[in-house]
Amino acid sequence: MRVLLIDDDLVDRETIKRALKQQVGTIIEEASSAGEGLAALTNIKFDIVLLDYLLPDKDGLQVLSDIRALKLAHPCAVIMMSNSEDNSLLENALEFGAQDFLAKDEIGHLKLKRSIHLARKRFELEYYVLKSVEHSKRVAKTDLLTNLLNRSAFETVLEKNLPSAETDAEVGVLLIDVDNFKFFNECYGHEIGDQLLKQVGERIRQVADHNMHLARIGSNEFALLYKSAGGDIKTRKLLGRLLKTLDVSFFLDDVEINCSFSIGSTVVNNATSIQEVIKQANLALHKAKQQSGYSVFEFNECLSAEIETQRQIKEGLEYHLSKDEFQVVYQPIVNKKGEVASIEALVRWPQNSQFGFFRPDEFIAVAEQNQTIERLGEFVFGQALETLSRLKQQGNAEMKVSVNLSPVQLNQWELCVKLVGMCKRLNIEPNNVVLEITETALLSNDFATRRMIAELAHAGFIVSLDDFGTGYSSISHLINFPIKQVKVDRSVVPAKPDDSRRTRVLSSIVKMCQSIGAMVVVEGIEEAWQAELCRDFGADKQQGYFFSRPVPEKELFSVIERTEKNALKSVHVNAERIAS
Ligand code: G
Ligand code: G
Ligand code: MN
Repeated sequence: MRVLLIDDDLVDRETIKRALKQQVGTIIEEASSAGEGLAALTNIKFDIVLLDYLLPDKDGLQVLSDIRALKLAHPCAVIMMSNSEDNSLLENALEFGAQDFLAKDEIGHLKLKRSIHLARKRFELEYYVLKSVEHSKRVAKTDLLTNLLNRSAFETVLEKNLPSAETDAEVGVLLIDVDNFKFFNECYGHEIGDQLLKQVGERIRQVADHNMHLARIGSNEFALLYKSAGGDIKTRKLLGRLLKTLDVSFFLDDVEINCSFSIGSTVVNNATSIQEVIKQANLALHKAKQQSGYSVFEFNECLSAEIETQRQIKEGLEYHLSKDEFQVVYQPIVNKKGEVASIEALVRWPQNSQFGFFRPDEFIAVAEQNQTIERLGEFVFGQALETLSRLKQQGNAEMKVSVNLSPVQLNQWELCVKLVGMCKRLNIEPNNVVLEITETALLSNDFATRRMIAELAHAGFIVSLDDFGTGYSSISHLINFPIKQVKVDRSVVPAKPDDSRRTRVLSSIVKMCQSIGAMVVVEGIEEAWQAELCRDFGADKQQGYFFSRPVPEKELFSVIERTEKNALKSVHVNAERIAS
């Protein structure tokens, strides 16, 4: 046992030394002032300090505080000694971190031995409690899997680092999300999933410098906080380094994983709240996630408005679907004779909706993201069948209806069964129903989509390829899928009579499609000469504002009547032209 005796009184020191020496194996160091004592403590490891209350250079309580402030690697117990027996001294000594108090006149061998023993035990206990409190504080701040900060600790550092009104500091936050993490977790097991997260955290940590704060704030989401002086440049550089390190395979127990990441970024330079910063970064991340593969999105003010629009669309979709309030309008498709051969059902956002007004391409895109397209598509299909059924009852026996199907709907395994069931209920043969599918639906060329298109064709539905001439216009799609009809997109229709390139392309597409036995519908016919041109090319059907805009069901009857009158008239005009 090594003892440090700090006392300026030589006689007292001798007495105490005598008492101590009766304990075998005790090594005693002496100091006659606070300064000497503190110096000894920093150099040598002691088991106990015997400290006189009254020292020439410092008051004993102050020395106690100084000893604790040294934060020694091997802290030790302290027994305070005094000539006074004042009880308040005892209280104070304990308060300031001593483990016991002895009146000098009672110091004898046994008493001292007992006091030292007790003080050391007490000190061990206190030290243990202190350490476990520190440990739990650290644990409360740490993400145990990755050893990075956790969400609440991240919020605390963010709060501390927010730019204030007085400084012109900029703070950047990156949110980094592992794409398809759920898939890896389920596919390879949680053990591998955990390892992946650890490695991702480690790689981001290597990119971050010691001024940055890195946290795991969600199961597969990391947040990085950095000071962003120098505008965009620092962010760009940081992103560049991040993408470079993350875009390398991860090896986990012989499993090689290549994953992509979505990153949302924001930089703030004015006083704002942590909630606002996190919201901005989250909006940017949300946007990045909507793009496939690696993607980075930086927050800008327009984003809030855009996300707000999407939120309103989502709410409106739920609300109006639950009340069957979406509207369906119909646009006639006329045959070579100018008669209405079929109608295309087109969905419209309800008028006077409390959520605002949205175009179909806007709300269909949102419905496709959150799967409500399945319900919306079913609603439109049901309405279209009912309308067709009524038209048939009014004498339009040959009439067909076209319904647009989203690629998302084609992935629904029960789609065909559902559509066939609805047709049965309304007593409509599937061959009176055209299903318009865009080419993007065929691009993935996955087994489920192929099987679904084959199943729909087999059930008797007429599969029509929509928007042909935009995007891919792949001939292999025409050959490999059971496509009975092709709708040539309006972008191929010449806008002026002297547009010879479009005229030739249109004529060729019509011939090519017909040569494989598909019906050709030309869309976007707005003027009489365009209608005539298509007729000359032998297009089977036409559709466009020239014949009619999309109209509600109640206007259909008169539109059909008028179209057919016009058709008769043009037959007369043609006959006269030929006769003259
Ligand atoms: O008129 P219009 O603006 O309706 O159409 C815009 C786009 O929305 C077109 O590409 C059209 O095919 C699509 N669309 C219109 N109605 C529906 C529908 O009921 N389902 C799907 N999937 N797409 C539709
Ligand atoms: O992609 P799809 O074929 O389903 O698109 C139908 C869309 O085409 C609807 O938005 C409809 O309003 C629009 N449309 C129909 N006829 C015309 C037309 O003559 N000119 C233009 N510009 N758009 C049309
Ligand atoms: Mn269409």
